[in-house]
Amino acid sequence: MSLKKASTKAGGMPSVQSTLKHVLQSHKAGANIKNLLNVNQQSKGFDCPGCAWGDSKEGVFQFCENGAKAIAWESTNKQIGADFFAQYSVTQLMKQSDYWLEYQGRIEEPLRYNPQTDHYEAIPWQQAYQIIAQKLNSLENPNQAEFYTSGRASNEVSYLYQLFGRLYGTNNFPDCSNMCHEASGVALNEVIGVGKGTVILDDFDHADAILVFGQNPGTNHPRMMNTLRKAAKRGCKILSFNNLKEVALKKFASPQDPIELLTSKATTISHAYFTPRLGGDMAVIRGIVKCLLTDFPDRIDHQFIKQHTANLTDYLNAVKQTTWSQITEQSGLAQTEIAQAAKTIAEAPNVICTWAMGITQHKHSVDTIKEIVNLQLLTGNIGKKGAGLCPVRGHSNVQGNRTMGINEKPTAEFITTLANFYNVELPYTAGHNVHYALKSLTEKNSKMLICLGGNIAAAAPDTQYTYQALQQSELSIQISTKLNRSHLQIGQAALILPCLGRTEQDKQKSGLQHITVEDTFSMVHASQGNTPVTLKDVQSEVSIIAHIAHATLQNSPVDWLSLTNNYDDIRELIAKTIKGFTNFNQRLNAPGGFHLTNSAHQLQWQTVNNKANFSASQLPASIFPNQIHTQIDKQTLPVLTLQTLRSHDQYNTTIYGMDDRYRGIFNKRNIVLINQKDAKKLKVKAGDLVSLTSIWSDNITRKVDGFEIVFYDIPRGNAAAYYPETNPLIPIDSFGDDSYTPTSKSIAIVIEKSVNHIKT
Ligand SMILES: Nc1nc2c(c(=O)[nH]1)N[C@H]1C(S)=C(S)[C@@H](COP(=O)(O)OP(=O)(O)OC[C@H]3O[C@@H](n4cnc5c(=O)[nH]c(N)nc54)[C@H](O)[C@@H]3O)O[C@H]1N2
Ligand SMILES: Nc1nc2c(c(=O)[nH]1)N[C@H]1C(S)=C(S)[C@@H](COP(=O)(O)OP(=O)(O)OC[C@H]3O[C@@H](n4cnc5c(=O)[nH]c(N)nc54)[C@H](O)[C@@H]3O)O[C@H]1N2
Ligand SMILES: [Mo]
Repeated sequence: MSLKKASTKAGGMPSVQSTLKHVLQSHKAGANIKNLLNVNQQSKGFDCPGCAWGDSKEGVFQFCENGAKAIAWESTNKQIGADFFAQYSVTQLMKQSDYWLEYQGRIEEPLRYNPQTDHYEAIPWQQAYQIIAQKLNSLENPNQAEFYTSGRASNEVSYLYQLFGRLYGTNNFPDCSNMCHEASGVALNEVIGVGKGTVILDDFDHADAILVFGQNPGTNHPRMMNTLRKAAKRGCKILSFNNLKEVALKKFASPQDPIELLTSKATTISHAYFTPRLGGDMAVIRGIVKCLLTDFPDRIDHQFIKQHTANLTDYLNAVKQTTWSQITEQSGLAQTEIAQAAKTIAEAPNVICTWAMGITQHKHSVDTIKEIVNLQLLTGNIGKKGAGLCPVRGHSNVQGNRTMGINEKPTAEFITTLANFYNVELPYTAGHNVHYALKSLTEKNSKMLICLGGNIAAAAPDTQYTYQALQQSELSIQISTKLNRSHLQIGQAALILPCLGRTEQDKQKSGLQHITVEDTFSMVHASQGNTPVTLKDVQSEVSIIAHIAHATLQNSPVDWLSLTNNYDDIRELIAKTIKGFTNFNQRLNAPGGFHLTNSAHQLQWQTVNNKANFSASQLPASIFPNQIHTQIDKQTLPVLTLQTLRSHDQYNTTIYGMDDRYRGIFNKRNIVLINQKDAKKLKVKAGDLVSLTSIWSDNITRKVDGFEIVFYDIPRGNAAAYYPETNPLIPIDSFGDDSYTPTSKSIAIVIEKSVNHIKT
């Protein structure tokens, strides 16, 4: 039996052991240890590719398991090229697991798919560039090309990529953010006039209460744990709102603290822990506001509201109309629990709200985030030290991508600045996000897909639909470090262009280059890889994009190839065309880089009415699936709501291992967490194998089979399973209002005992 006891604390010695295991396993122990020592060290080191959390400027080396895994995974000495692909056809590779595919190692040379043999074969770079240029120039309309980006891409390559796409003639920039924090950007832009968080790392040292909504930092943002631990130790009240009892949010032992490391001591993180139903957070916050208004009227910041906000009356009416029975039913929390949270907030002069995917991947995510803003506006908790809004970004430069213009809906101002500077005409009409890119490929309106990193095949919802969409493309180009599912979804033609990773030295004509990234706190800093490159024939991402642009665009206002000689020159262009980057190169010399000013933090509201706006949305009519029961094969089955989430041993679609240590799940990923009482009703036991079928309004069967039942402390009616194995269950048309983000945290499903699967 592989189910061991779940941990009661996170971090500590097991974390160090796991870090070491990963560092040693990649067979490049020396280089990895050197890399770990350099990570996030401002001038000489590179930015950790693990997540977008910011770095303390105390110079304390913050190693974390997440970073170690990412670094070790990238710097493996296993390499694959034409020989490997001669051995395996694409059809054979499709039968392998995601773990196996990436485990084969780094891709070492450019490859082209041969449809006659079903194998990838080596191709010279120049020929690959010519194929891409010819195809792009043969399309009837530039909007037939899709330019996907994953959030690890640097500012420099993102800037070149969007400039190239727009000079070519399209705003089709689907990106991973569409499946991630899109709702945060949409909501915040609308109500406070800036689509980013308003806090900096230092604010966490001054907060009196921190509300953590729908995120699992122990696994996904381990450096945030050090921040939370520090805050908890000085008496800041941390309130966790999570559908599951996540160990790290309860107790965390810092791997950096010798006492906590070597003894059984750990810091209690959460002052109070609430487990709302999936999608119940908007109701929770509405309840908190209701309590504040009645029980703590003095905590309402009338001065702030008067000076900075609009639409209070409508909002107060909406709150009044929301009944406690609606609130308790949707949230799954008792009124007393909500009152307890309200009391803590009322007693805290400075409050920060953080959130991640548990908030952003629902149908009503935009409204939920606006409700978080409502709470912060009502209590005057924006634009002062120790208070504010903090969407915790995922990929290490996903925020920077947007700043650089990876955005399918650019503002007119953004396009006009570019068009004027380069003295060209550029498209203003909105392009495709991930949802529309997949639809457009399906309908054969789009014919070409370029992916700057990532793994769209596995990351996108409705796997079967997504595969079919990708198979419609006439040419697919994947710029990648490692083999993944997206390389295997081929229409007529496909290219793999292998690139350098962030840990590696990027040598160009003028010498060693650095790139820049922006963290979740809008801090921009440099990152320089330091491992010598041992791969046979790879290029930097900047060089790949510049060469594609050079081959494609005639009479371009940009001398693409010369920009690859010295990335300072790219930064000069960014400085002249992107707001906030004046003297970009010079400002990078400051320790820790520089902060992009945030208008909302400065209490300036770049909204239509120049105010911060309360939003008077109603709670969703229901957060429950449309039906409570459904009929399948003449049986009546209860419908559950499923969330799809990350295990401890994965980075998005990259599976490092089969364990989920903090949740006590070992050596397996095809599992489903449910409440024991629901299991009884479903007549299943722990360890039984089941199928999960989603309920949606079309007649398509979306089903995964052979998933093992695991009992868990989870609200009744809710279930959880890992992404990407359960992506086949998310209907392509089940997405967030205004955000188009797949509803990865609320999928209506039924669970039945497996018929054909036997336990291995
Ligand atoms: N090691 C590692 N680090 C990562 C990543 C990774 O895959 N691995 N991915 C990176 C990326 S791109 C991102 S976006 C972030 C993701 O970071 P997270 O958002 O922490 O990722 P998830 O695993 O999706 O976890 C969602 C959390 O929200 C809770 N939750 C789900 N639904 C609800 C809800 O309706 N209400 C509440 N209150 N809670 C809910 C879940 O129980 C879970 O704890 O991490 C980044 N860092
Ligand atoms: N069901 C469900 N689906 C989800 C989510 C969920 O919670 N549930 N989360 C969503 C979220 S938050 C996100 S951000 C997306 C992630 O979507 P993506 O960003 O598209 O996916 P990743 O798995 O991060 O991409 C991994 C691949 O990136 C490539 N890669 C790694 N490093 C580099 C590099 O330095 N350069 C280049 N060019 N390539 C590199 C490797 O080839 C690797 O296979 O998935 C989304 N999908
Ligand atoms: Mo993400």
